[in-house]
Amino acid sequence: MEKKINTLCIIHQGQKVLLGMKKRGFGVGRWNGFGGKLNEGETIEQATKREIFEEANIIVADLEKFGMIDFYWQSKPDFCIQVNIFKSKIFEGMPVESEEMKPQWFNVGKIPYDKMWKDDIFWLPLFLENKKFKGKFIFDDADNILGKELLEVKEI
Ligand code: 8OG
Repeated sequence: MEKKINTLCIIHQGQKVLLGMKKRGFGVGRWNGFGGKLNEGETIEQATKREIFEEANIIVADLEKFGMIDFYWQSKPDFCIQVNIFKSKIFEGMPVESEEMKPQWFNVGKIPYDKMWKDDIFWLPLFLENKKFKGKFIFDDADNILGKELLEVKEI
């Protein structure tokens, strides 16, 4: 099994979340948090901080892990992306558009789920209620959900 470790960070301040429109690569055209792959020698937290700085030009001060989800595709049964999902409430700087992401604030009642990964509507409401979770999603090649497991947990 080839497992790729990936990171995702969503800034959540009261009734607002900061998302970014992915402008290129994997997940292009979807609103998402900020994140990506680990560089060699980096911890998951270090990679998360680096990615959000590269993608939105902000420095996060606090990172709390809220979720861990394994994503599988039916046509690639030996491949998995593990996404480690973090919340940050405090950051330095002003979000700025980068080559990869266009940041925008959303009210928690107006999350653009129809322009996001199809799994997000299942776990993001838990995240917004400060609940932690673990899960697994299986997609077809058009990124439709074929199977899912999602569990609320006390600690990740
Ligand atoms: O650097 P790269 O383009 O690989 O980053 C992909 C980003 O997308 C990374 O932050 C992890 C995130 N991501 C997935 N799958 C999913 C998903 O199903 N939902 C959400 N919200 N993010 C995902 O790789």
